[in-house]
Amino acid sequence: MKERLQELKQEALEKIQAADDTKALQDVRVYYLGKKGQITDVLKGMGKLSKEERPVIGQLANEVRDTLTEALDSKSEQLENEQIEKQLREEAIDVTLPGKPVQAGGSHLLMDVIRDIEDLFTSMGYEVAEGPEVETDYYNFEALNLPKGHPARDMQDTFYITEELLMRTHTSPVQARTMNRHEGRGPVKIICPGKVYRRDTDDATHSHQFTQIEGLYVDEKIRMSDLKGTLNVLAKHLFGEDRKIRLRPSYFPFTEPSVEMDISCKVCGGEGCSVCKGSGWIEILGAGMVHPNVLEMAGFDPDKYTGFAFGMGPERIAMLKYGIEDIRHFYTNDVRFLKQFHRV
Ligand code: 2NL
Repeated sequence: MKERLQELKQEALEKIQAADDTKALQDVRVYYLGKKGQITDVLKGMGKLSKEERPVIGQLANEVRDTLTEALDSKSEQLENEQIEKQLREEAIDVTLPGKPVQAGGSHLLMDVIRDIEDLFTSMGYEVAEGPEVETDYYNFEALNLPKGHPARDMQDTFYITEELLMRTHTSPVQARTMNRHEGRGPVKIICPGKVYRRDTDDATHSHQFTQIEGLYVDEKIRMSDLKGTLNVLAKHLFGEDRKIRLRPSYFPFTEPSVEMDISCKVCGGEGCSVCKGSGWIEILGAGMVHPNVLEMAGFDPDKYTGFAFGMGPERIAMLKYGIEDIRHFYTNDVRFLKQFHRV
């Protein structure tokens, strides 16, 4: 039995060494050390041994079992380590490889133009004011000297939601709301950018949704010359120091007097060309002195306070500045268009 145990030990140790995966190793463990394994098999013959031999064989069997268990455990650990090493080698990532390029976005040209105008006016002490795009009939029309039935209301041009609610057709209601909050005390010095809506058929120069920036300055002793000076600064900031402005009489229900501002045409220098339609001048915006009715409805004393207001379309400014010929380019978001105006 002694020899048999020694033999099994030798045989098992060789098989352990030869095992090249955990499955094979487990098979060896079961074959020699399992309940129905080779060692147990040998020990079944213990009954035939003499009293003296029994403990000797018992001890040897235990030694063999311990040796094999130790060999199995250490081989198992070795195989596991090899497996981890292999996995690490196979799954290694070369962090120095160049990455996949990321498509970076940028601000929209319209937003750049709006921010530029906002920055100019905040540098002159104006605050940026915003308000709801769904407006009441009162703030969109009534408070701006456009009572019900006024011809300039243009029912056909307005998206009505209910009889009293509509999509704002200009950003003027933001100015009316802001004036109200001042409770009759000046100054009110604000610039109001935002989306506006008109019931229009979209084409190269019309859109049912577009943007507007309006400005308002109400205080004691605000005069037409303040308006003219401010618009001159704006025109030169937007189109260049060499540009001249002119004011033509016009009409808006919410200003009196009302004017339209033109800038001298840079393309032809006043000679006349297709951009200025032969006149040498290009229309940029509308403006005027705030109508006394508008001041009064907003809670300001028109004998004490005066003010000027102006409104412009950022799309039109951008189109003139960059030679864009179709307003729809601003909204269809073709990256080939948008990318041309990225300041990367
Ligand atoms: C244009 C003309 C204009 C105003 C907007 C205004 C607002 C208040 C009171 C008086 Cl609360 N006026 N806004 C005044 C004149 C012209 O816009 O052609 N915009 C594109």
